[in-house]
Amino acid sequence: MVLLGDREYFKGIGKIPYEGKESDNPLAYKYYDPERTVNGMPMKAHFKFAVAYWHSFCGTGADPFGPGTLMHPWDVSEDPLTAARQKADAAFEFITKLGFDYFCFHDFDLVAEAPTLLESENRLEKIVHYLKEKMEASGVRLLWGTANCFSHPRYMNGASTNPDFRVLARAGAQIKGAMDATIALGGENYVFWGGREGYMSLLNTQVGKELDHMGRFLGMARDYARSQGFKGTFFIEPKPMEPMKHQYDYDAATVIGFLHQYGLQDDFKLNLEVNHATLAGHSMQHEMEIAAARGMLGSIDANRGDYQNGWDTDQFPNNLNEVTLMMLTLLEAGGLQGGGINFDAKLRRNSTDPEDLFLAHIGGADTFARALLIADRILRDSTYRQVRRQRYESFESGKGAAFEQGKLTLQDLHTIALEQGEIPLQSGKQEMLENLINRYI
Ligand code: XUL
Ligand code: CO
Repeated sequence: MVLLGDREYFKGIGKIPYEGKESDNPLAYKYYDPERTVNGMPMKAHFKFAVAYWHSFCGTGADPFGPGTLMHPWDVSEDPLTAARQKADAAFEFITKLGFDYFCFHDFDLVAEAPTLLESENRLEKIVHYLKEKMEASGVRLLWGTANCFSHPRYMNGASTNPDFRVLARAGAQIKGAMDATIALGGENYVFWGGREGYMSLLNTQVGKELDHMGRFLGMARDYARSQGFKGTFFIEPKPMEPMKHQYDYDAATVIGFLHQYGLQDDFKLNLEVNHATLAGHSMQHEMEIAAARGMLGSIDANRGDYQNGWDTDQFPNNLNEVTLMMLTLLEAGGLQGGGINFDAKLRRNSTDPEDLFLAHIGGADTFARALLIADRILRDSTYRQVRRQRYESFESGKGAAFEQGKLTLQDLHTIALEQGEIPLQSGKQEMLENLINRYI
């Protein structure tokens, strides 16, 4: 069902149909067929595609060199709650026309922050009530909520890692409100992105103290949400830098170590983002493999960087090779743990037609769908799995198995090495596997 408010914001565009790869209709899916079964599950359940409220309904295209280019017709009222309701009308019209099941938000994407904490909480409560009605009427669900503890000037030195306790307390109050909103809307997960949790200079920073504060703070946030009945998963979203010179949630491996150090590993998993991975000097598949290896592959923020510069450009995904490798890891890991694919991506500043927002999401969804079908065929029909398994065959029985079971000592390894003599070389078959992937694409 397409849900319209009092007025239609995306006129002339109806519900986006699946028409198959022969279709030349730009406003149709070519590969994303929500009900099609892949590896025993409908596509829509593999992905749980979500629209990011901030980029799609709040972003104006403004950059350091010029103002916004997108004049949103839902962002005209002087009254913050009227503006927030009209934005919600536009958002739910868009999401239902697109046929996605989910959205994600920051607290102050929903309604503008007020001059005082109390007034902000009041505004949030009112808009959450309105959103709840829209969600019930449309069937659209909340993949995750989060708090924006990075935009307001008070957070310029960090939120939970701020050297001023008063700011830390203020961040705690704000996150409590964002969690209350997420719980009220039946949010399936809650995200922490530490946009300013890091440093600009080591000259004024006590790193150990800040990390301890962040660990304690996250534990408090978890305990609060659990006490309010929240059953979902908490996600940390790694990013190495930008806005800070260095952010503590650098990458998947760093965050996994941090979670274990502060006893958070049973409640928290990772929300990985493609452009954050590349900023950290990794591929997204690397980040996903690291997370999956530790049972922490929670959710994905889908986008891509521009490989000719190092910025976080948050472009919509369209790189089939990159996403195919991601889908290989996703399928091998048995899917995402609680999360979905959130298009944390924005239109280019000069993409100013209302239909551009549809085209961008359609392209992103089709890239993921096509990549999933390719990865599924690779795993099902090719020798990919077998080649990977065979490399480790020597651990399946005998002394290798005994090693894995912790039954050998270093002296045992010495004895074995003396007995076995020189070892024949085993090819890694890298080029063979690279060719195999391309053949299936
Ligand atoms: C910033 C980013 C955020 C988080 C949510 O790079 O990815 O939008 O996803 O705060
Ligand atoms: Co993100």
